[in-house]
Parts: sequence; C-alpha cells; structure tokens
Amino acid sequence: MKCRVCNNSINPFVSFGKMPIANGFLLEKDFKDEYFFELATAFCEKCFTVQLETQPDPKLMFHENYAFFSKTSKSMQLHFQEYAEWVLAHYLKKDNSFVVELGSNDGILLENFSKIGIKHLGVEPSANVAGVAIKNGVNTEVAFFDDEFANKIVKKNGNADAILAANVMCHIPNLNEIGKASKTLLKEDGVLIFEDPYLGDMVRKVSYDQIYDEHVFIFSALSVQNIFENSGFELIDLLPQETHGGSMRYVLCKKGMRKISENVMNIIENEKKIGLDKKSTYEQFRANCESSKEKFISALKKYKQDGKKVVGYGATSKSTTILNYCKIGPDLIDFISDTTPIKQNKFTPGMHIPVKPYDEFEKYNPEIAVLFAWNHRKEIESKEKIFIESGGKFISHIT
Ligand code: JHZ
Ligand code: ZN
Repeated sequence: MKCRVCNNSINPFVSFGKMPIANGFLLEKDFKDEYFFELATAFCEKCFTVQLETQPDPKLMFHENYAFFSKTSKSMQLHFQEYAEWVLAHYLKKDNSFVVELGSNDGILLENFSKIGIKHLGVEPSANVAGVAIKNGVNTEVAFFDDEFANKIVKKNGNADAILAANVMCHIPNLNEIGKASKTLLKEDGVLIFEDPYLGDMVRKVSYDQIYDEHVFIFSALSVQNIFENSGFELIDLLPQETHGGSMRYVLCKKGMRKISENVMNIIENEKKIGLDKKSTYEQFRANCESSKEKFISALKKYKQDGKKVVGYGATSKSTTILNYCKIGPDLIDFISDTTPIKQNKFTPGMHIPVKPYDEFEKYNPEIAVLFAWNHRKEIESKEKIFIESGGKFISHIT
C-alpha cells in the first residue's frame, strides 16, 4: 500500500482481523447484510504517520443515522467550553471574527461562540447530529469539507480567523485536500487548531481501541508537522489534553506568520525519545496488543466461570475493536448499557451484544461492569458511587 500523505510504500504492522463499522449498531434483521473489512494499521517511515491500511467508504460511517452525539458526556461539554474560551483568548477578536469548525457534530464546541454572538459556521456531514446543532442556534452546513466547499464559504462569508476541529481531523483520509482547503479558507494570519487522540498515549497505554474505521490516522506531532507542511502550514503550538484517554491539541498557521512556541520542540524531542519515529516501537505495540487481548479474555472467562453478572458500560466506537479483536460476545458480556437513544435496543457491531438503556444497568445489579468508556472514568465513577460502594467493580483492558 501507499502512504496517504507522502506516497511512500508502507506495510501494516498489526491487524485486528475482520471488523464491522464501529458505530454500526444494528437490528437482528440486518445481521445478514453486515459489512466487514480488514482492520490493519501501518506506519510510514518517511512521514511518521500511523494510518489504516483500508478505510471503509466515509458514506458508510457518516450519515443521517450517525450514532455518536458529543453532548452525551458532561465533562466533554466542560472541555469544549474551555477549548472555546482558550481559542477566543489567544486567537480571536470578540467583535469581529469568523470561526469555522470541521465535523461540528451536535454543536458542542460552536455553541460557545454562537452564544456570545461570534460569527461561526459548522461543516458536518452527518445530518442527524447537525440537526441538533441547528436547533440550538449553531449555524451548520451538512457537507464534507474540501477545497470547493472552502471557496463557497469564502464567497459567502469571507475568510476565517480560525478553523477548529476536535476528534475529526484523524477521521479524514485525504489531508492534503484539507490542507489546501484550509489555506483557501483562512486569512493570512489565521490559525488551524485541532485535537485528536494522541499516538504517544495510545502506544504507552496499549489503548489499541483507538484504532477503528473512523480513525484513519492516529497523530503525533511529528506526523502532523509533515502532513500539513505539504500545504504550507507549520506547527506553532502543542497542548496535551486529558480527553479521550490522552489527546493532543495542534495549532498551525501559514508558514512564517506567527511565533513558534517551545512546546513544539520539546514535544517532538520527547516523541523521538519514546520512538514514535521508529518501526520497532510499533512492532512492540503489536506484541503488547496480543498480550492485552489474552489477559482481557481470560479475566472475562474467569468472571463467567465464577458465575458473576458481567455487563458493559458505554457502547463506544472503541469497544467495537476490542469486542471483535478479542471475539467477546453475549456469552461473556450480558449486555452493554448506553445513554444514547439511537444505540439502545440494537446490537453491537459484529459480536452482537445487546445494547440497553441506562436504567437496565441499575435494575440488573451487575457485579462487574466492563468500562468501555474508560476515557470517561472520572465522570462515570462519580456517577456510579452506589454501584462501587455496593461492591461493583469497573474493569477495562487498559491497566
Ligand atoms: P466515547 C466517538 O468515540 C466517536 P467513542 C468518534 N469517532 C471519536 O473520535 C470520539 O468519539 C471522539 C456512553 N456514555 O465518548 C455515551 C454512557 O452511556 O468514549 C457514548 O455512547 N454513560 C467521533 O464512541 C459512550 O458511552 C456515561 O455516563 O469511543 C462514550 O463514547 C457516559 C459519559 C457515556 O466515544
Ligand atoms: Zn508517509
């Protein structure tokens, strides 16, 4: 295969086997037509990107029945409020700025700008989540972002001061197009700011569940620098984030337009130290995934043998990788509870574990809850004091 960024020849370093669409929660009648592809990840030794070998057609993943609504987490709402305030304080003028967000979902970030009257536009391909944003007064267009669309925005609204994204950039296969479109859309001193799950955290925690169809890339500073250099951008700041199990916020601008923070050099130095630029790191990661899988399966089997009531907590996209890679089905996990209505009373992709509303978790009195939403551990543990105090245990594949 060829690297999506630099066209170098690359080979997968790990395969998780046949995978369904991560957010493709489905009804029993649709089991027979379920779509599967091979989930394998490769590393490019030239531009240091970690990327999927094949990604399903985006239209299979992002559509009018998209199952992930950003506002399902309270702590994420707070995070996005802080993200907006930080952008405003550092890069915008309150009375005369234009902000565009790529993949704005239900408006969780942009509503913070719309509330205080800042000119904004969300570009979101999934019509159902976009509908929620529009209802809340967030200007949103249902579209995939590309250079043609960027030109349309400029014609109608002028150039933007900031393009923002959160947990979106790593979903887009053709980043050279995004670079080109961002160049078209931004003012000369405009900034491109995005955050995504961070490769350094994924390698360290062996959180291989960050790898699924939607995440075509798992970024590092090294790779982001190379990817956007192609379109004339440079990295000017990096800010590690706690969200989604460890993320990084990347700040870029057109080359030479702004001062570069020393965070950039420091974090890139650290990435070299931990070997994010070396193939051997990813070979070790594959071995770590295999032992994580063994350990996780045997823990679940043991609970079952001991007659424990085991459920899952949070039918995350990430859980699709864990369940299908480890081949964990309803024989080991009775059901998964989730607060998202569109996922409830359906089955998980591939392994077909029932997904139930949250109150079923409370009624069932499980002894073990597999925390598939482990990235929201703090929020969930503080909500589930009764479960924990009465002897319930949260487990996860992340140790
Ligand atoms: P959560 C999604 O990943 C998909 P997922 C996407 N590809 C991405 O990159 C990240 O988000 C940002 C439920 N829940 O946030 C709600 C409860 O039931 O880990 C969600 O279905 N009770 C865009 O899906 C799921 O768990 C709760 O108390 O891996 C959490 O999904 C809480 C807090 C959540 O993202
Ligand atoms: Zn490459």
